[in-house]
Amino acid sequence: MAMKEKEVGVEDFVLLDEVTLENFLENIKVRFDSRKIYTYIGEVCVSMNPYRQMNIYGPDNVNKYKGRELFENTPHIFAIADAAYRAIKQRHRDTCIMISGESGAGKTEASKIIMKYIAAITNAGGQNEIERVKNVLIQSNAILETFGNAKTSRNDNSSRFGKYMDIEFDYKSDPVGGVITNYLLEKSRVIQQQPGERNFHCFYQLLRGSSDSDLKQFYLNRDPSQYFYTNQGSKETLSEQNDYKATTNAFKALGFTNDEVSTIWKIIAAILHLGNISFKSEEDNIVISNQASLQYAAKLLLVTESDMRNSVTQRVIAARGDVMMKFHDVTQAEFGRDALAKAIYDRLFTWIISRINKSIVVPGQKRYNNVIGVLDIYGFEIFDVNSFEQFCINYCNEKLQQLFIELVLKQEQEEYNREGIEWTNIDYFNNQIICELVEQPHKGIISIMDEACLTVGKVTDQTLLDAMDTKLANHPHYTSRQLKPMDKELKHRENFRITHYAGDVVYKITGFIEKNRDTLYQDFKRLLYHSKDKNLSDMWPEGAQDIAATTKRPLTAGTLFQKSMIDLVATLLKKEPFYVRCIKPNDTKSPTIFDDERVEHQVRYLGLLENVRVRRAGFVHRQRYDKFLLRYKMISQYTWPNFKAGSDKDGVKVLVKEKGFANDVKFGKTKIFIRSPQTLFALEKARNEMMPHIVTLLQKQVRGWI
Ligand code: AD9
Ligand code: MG
Repeated sequence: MAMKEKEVGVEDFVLLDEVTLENFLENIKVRFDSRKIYTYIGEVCVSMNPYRQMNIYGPDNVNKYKGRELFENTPHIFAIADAAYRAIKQRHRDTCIMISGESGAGKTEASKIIMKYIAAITNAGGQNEIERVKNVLIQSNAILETFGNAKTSRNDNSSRFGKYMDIEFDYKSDPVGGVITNYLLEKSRVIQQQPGERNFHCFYQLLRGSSDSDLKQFYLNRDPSQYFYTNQGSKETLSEQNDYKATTNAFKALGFTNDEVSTIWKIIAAILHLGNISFKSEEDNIVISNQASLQYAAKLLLVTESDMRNSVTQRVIAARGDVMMKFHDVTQAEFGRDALAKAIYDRLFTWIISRINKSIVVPGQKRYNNVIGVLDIYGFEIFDVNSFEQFCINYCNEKLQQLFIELVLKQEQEEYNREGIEWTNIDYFNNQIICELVEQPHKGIISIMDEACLTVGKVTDQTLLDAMDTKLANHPHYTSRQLKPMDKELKHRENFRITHYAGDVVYKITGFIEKNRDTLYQDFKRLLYHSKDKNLSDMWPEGAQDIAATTKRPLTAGTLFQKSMIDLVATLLKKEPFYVRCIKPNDTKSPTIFDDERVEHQVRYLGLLENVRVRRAGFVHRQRYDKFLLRYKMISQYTWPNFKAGSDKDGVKVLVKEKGFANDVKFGKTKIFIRSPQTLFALEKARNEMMPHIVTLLQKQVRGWI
């Protein structure tokens, strides 16, 4: 075994003298102060954002953790990645690593560290094709972050989409492919940013990083303040010039053609121009005030200027077989323009991901044996103003917390009860009630929203809120301004509050209906389908539909999101889970400040203390008696070659007693429960030592020597 570093605090919260919130916080603080950012709770890795570069991810550390059990080295996220990898290699189990924590806590960084570790320990044979896959997996992050991340008030590089990535392994456990699934992109950011926040990184990368000649081709000026979609929020510059180069390299590594890359940047440029189109009404007509912006957008999207003009100023109405044109008023035109910008961006993002997925797969290699899924999804967030997007993001976090409770807290305790193991139940807050508040049929918020969106006639956000108030008045996790007029937090009539597992969030109902409906005039779909840019046209197949054809009402954004969450949970449930629980030490991105209150809050809502209690009272390993005996019977003279004096359970008892582990195990009805990993390790070691003798013995037997 490698020499361990000196321990600071305890490396596993399970080892605390007494499990109290105070001790927990003290331990995490001591470790943060001496730059130990990882601590375990059994096999769960608690990760503290260091807000500084840590020199702990190099090749030396890769070697140190490779193929090792968790308890052999100091805590590290590498050890979790290795455990997941060993699960597929040794036990052929699909696994997933769920990374959770609030915005800015370090989830995306953790997911990248895990991917790099897996890349570093695989492909010992140095096969070119596998090297390519590994490179694609890693480089894909640069592209995803360019188009899916943005500066928010919580995080300069905040993921504005959810990402689940399956890494696929062949029979030698080398990566041979992968599939990325993305969840709801916060597309409203394309057209609007809150003070101090920015649009998606790609806009600034294009403006600040591309060459003069490219900019000219895109009819752009370098200055983001010239464009409405990039001048509303923060003026801060991040590292756009380098990032633009990294994005360009990543496109190359993934085999994007020049044509494809050109389409992507042209679309980004066109969106900037779209944002600068404004309208005014003249007599009964609507006119575009800045023709140049419209012309540039049309040129970049390869559509005709007149088609572009028509689709932003009027729309086709098909009624009883008749097709008519109707001019927009200024508000409708502005709404249409913004909806177009958002929709083009959203489609582009989905298209980029499907394009990446195509390039990850090894040609001709369809079969894979196992997968490791890595889940990095937007963290729980509270802003000054919280809208439909925060509602979805926070609902998603509720679902993941629910999964954690199911798998770590609930099932564990249920099994102890079933097996008749003595056990005092540990209380924890089950957030199922909040999941139901959102997703219950007929009574949940998503259903109430859908009902409002389907209602014919005038429905406003306020009528939606009224409906919610009526149906949810008695729900303990819901309240609103109308229900509680004296509540100081609920300042406006448009406010409602959900008491999430991670804290109270006040939402503003304004925009919920429209964002849930997510309408885009058919005219735009036709416009884009008829683009001469083949890639762009491919993104809009539904534009081929006949003008008069009636379309089925598409599912709402809320329902689609709920469905995608249910699918995600089903996928995760099929796999052996590993957890990384990320915590941020403060809200100011400081590497030295430990904000007790903020950390305490996160420790509480992540349920970490309950996790320690269940774990501490619990067992790391359990196995059916027959299986246990089959595996270890050779290490005891009483059970080898067969135990004849009673049941399998009796045999296991005799073996455990002889080897001196009796104090570390409990005997359930059908299974043995082992408390500490050291015992398991000792059993395995003894078995490994016996194996050569057993093999020789068996050979002799076969040859009739004994
Ligand atoms: V969000 O929900 O997408 O808004 P994340 O993903 O949880 O959030 P992220 O991984 O982006 O947070 O981390 C935020 C910042 O913290 C990074 O940009 C780094 O500056 C910093 N960070 C996080 N983890 C590490 C680390 N292991 N080492 C160094 C880190 N810095
Ligand atoms: Mg992130």
